[in-house]
Amino acid sequence: SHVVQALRAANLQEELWVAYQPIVDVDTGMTYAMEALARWNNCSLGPVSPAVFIPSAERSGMMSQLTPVLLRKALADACDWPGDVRLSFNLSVFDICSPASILGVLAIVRESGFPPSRLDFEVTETAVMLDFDQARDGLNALKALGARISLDDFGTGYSSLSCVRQLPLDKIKVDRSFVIELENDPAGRQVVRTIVDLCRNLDFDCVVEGVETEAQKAILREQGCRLMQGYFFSKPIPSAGVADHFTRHG
Ligand code: G
Ligand code: G
Ligand code: NA
Repeated sequence: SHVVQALRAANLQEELWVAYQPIVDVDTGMTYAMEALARWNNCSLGPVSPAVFIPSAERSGMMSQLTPVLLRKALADACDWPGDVRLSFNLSVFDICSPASILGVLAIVRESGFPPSRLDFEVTETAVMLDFDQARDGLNALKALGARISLDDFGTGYSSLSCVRQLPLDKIKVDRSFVIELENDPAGRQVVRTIVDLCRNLDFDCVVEGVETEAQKAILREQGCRLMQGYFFSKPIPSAGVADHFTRHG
């Protein structure tokens, strides 16, 4: 496709950049983490959505070129953040299932000087299930580095609880489709509460993504959620705006 062609021809170092969306601890109002979200401004196509170029890069075997560029940029930015704010970085199935890619990730983290203890790697349920054994090995290597692992888009894929329990997970991110059900549907609330209880019982942290309104935030707080992300708190912001975010929100 033309997207893949443009990716192949692109100067990725110059054209890729990273936006950051806060994950907020609603009890304190403080920023718990910033999630790195890839952005691509191509010289001929203009801005291309990550919902388009990430799948294209995955299909064409180019994640091994994108991920190192994005991870280096995100780690360099995060070195300037307050010491209690974590960096959350998305990895695709190709990143976690290839031993060479995992070694590359480990090397980039070590070279950056950013403490691995402040790093979260997000992987989707779907990615992990594509090649469970390789994914588990990759995640174990990241865990051994000292990073934490989040299971993203939870509830939308096909992972069974027995699979979830075999992975070295620290956190679950509840897909935003569950938030949409909250306001007028008692059953939707019950589903969220059940996931929150599951996380507590398995000793996972829990982030609910896609929170857009005060009402959703209040209902989620009642259901026991403490970590939230979504447009209600902040849209993804460019690196240049992050310092300003911290002066306002910690
Ligand atoms: O930023 P936006 O919400 O439009 O992102 C669209 C999708 O692209 C999301 O599902 C997100 O997980 C994915 N994505 C964004 N940045 C990255 C990245 O750096 N690496 C990978 N693998 N996926 C990303
Ligand atoms: O699946 P993942 O967490 O990687 O998806 C991140 C995507 O979700 C980004 O494209 C981001 O812009 C989008 N997003 C973040 N917060 C919200 C929200 O509150 N509402 C909606 N509709 N999309 C959101
Ligand atoms: Na994510």
